[in-house]
Amino acid sequence: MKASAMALVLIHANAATMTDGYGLIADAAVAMDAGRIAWVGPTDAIPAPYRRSDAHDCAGALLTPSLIDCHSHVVFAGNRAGEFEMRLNGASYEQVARAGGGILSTVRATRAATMDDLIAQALPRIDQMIATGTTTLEIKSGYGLDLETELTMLRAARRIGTQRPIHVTTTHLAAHAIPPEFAGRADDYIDQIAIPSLHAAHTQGLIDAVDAFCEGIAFTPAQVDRLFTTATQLGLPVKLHAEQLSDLGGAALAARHKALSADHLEYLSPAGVSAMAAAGTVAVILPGAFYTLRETRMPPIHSLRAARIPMAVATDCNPGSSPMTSLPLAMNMACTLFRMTPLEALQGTTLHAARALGLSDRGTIAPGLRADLCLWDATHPAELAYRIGAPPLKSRIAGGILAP
Ligand code: DI6
Ligand code: FE
Repeated sequence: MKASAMALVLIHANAATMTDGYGLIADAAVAMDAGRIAWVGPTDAIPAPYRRSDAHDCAGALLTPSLIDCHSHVVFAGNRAGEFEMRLNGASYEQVARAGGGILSTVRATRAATMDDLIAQALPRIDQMIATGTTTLEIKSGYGLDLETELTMLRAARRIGTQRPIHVTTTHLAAHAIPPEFAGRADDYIDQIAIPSLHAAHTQGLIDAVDAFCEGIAFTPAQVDRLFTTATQLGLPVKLHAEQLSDLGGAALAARHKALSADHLEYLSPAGVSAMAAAGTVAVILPGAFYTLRETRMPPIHSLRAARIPMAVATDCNPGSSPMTSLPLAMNMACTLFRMTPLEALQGTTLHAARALGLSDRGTIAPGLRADLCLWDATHPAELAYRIGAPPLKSRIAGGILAP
C-alpha cells in the first residue's frame, strides 16, 4: 500500500459507513487517494502509509457517504409562487390553469429562456443542494416538450456538472406532459417529439437514462411502452413516474423493461410490488410531492419493505409539486409522513439512491468507492432524518477533495 502526495486522511470521525445497516465505526479513520476511498477502519488501526501529520481531525463529527438525489427537475425557468398564492386565496385549479398556470407555464418560461438563463436560474438551487450534502444529482428534461428546448435543458444540466463540485446524471423526460400544440394528440407527440428527441439526445451524448410520466393526465402505458422500446434499442436504462395519482400499472410496465426505478408509487398495487421485486427495480419515494399536493394515499411502504425492494428517497425538486432542494428534509418527510425508519431514509439517499441511478461506485464508505463524504455537526445518523431541516454540514469531500 503506497499513499500519494494527494492522499487525504480523516481521523477521529464517528462514521456511518452504510455497509451493514448504519455500519457504525466509532473513532473512525478514512484514507482517500486519487478520488477513491483507500482504507476505512478505527483510527488506532490506520495503516502506516496513511499515518500522516496533516490528517484532518474530525473531532468526533458524524461522517456519512455524501447524499445522492436520484430524482430532480431542478433545471427550469421561472417559478410558480404566483399560482401557489392564487390557490391559497381560493382560486380553483381551472382558474389557475386559465390564468396560464400549471406545468405549461413552466414550459412557456423554459422555452423562452436561453441555456445560460437556465443555468443561472438553476445554480442557486444547486448550491442549496450542495450545502445540504448532495454530491450526485440526477436532472431531468421535460419542460421543453419540443426538440430544441429538450436538448437545451439537457445541455444546461450537463454544464452544471462542470461548474459545481457535483456529479450530474441526466435523464430524458420529453414524455412529461403534452404541449398545447399537441393537445389531444399524445400519440403524435410520442412519434414526432419524444422519440426523435430521444434519438438526438442520445446521439449527442446528452443522456444517461429515459423517464416518462405514466398517468391519466400524461401518457398511457402503451405510449410509454413504445418510448421504452426505443430506449432499450439504444441501450439506455429506463425509469418511470408511476402510480403517482392513479394506478395504471406503470410500475409493472417499468419492471418489464427492467427499469432502474419506479418513482412516486402512492397508488402502487400488490401486482406492481411483485413485478418490481422480481425485476430488481428500486422504489423511489418522493414525499415532497405528496406533501405539496396534500395527497392522502401513501406509498405502500410496508409491502415494499416486506418484498425487500430497495427504497430510495429524493427531492423531486420542481417548481410545481415539490419546490424543495434539501435531501435531509426529504428524509424527515419520508419518516414522518410515510413511517420509513431513519435508517431506511439514509439508505434511501445513499446506497439505494446509487442503485436507482445504476451507479455501483458510490453510496457507502468502502474501499474502492468514490471518495464522496459528508461531515455533519451531529452525533448519530438518525439525527439527519430527525431534524426538520438538516443538522449543519461541517464539510464535504467530493472526489477526494475537502471543501469547506
Ligand atoms: N410529477 C410531478 O409531481 C411533477 N412532474 C411529474 O411528473 C410535477 C411537475 C410540475 O408541476 O412542474
Ligand atoms: Fe418528478
